[in-house]
Amino acid sequence: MKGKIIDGYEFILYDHSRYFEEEMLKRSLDFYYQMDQRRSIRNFSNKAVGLDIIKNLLKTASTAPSGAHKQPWSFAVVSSPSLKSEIRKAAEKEEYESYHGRMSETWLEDLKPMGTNWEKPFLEEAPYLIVVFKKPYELDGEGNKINNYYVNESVGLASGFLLSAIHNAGLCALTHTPSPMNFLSKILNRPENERPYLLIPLGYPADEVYVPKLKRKVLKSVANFYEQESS
Ligand code: IYR
Repeated sequence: MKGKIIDGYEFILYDHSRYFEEEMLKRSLDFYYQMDQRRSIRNFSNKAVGLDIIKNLLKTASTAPSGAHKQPWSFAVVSSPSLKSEIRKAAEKEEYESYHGRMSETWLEDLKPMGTNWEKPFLEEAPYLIVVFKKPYELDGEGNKINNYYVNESVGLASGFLLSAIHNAGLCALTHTPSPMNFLSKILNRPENERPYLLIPLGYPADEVYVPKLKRKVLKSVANFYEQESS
């Protein structure tokens, strides 16, 4: 690996994969088609998934860019039936309250096409729950706080990488955010510098799964192009 010292720090030569324009066009389109197939799934099969696959998914998530390369995330991988059931109970308790008064009428109306409710059987059915934690700071050996940067952005990126990796592997997931979700810190016994960020059940989809018929926004309503004026 070719490297050099810059301002006293080690740098390595970046190894870039180059493609011809035509191939880039094909690769970008193929990847779009692949990602466009991804859907949030709420009905899982109880078919087991190998832990080695999960480990690879987490390694991929952990390649995400992060503020000052602090990687301010941690992942709890839960396959224990008793913990999953404890998590389901606690999540449903919160969700029941949310669906019966904490969420606004407009919010509930917006959710109707998704077919969600306070009941969360997928928290027990999915072979794995991955809880993504964000770490606003690190703790050194003496309990001093060491700051992290752009924590929400970094953990959001890692979660996006994770969801893409799950889909790429041929598995399904749900981006679930029971609210509030501090019960996860307690049940999983996480240290005080870890805050639950997302709860991601994953596995194979159940035999026949129906998902809401959604339309994605067309490019022109999500992107604006600022090009050089023609002279
Ligand atoms: N957390 C609740 C409600 C919910 C909210 C949104 I915004 C969604 O896109 C889906 C669900 C639940 O999980 O049911």
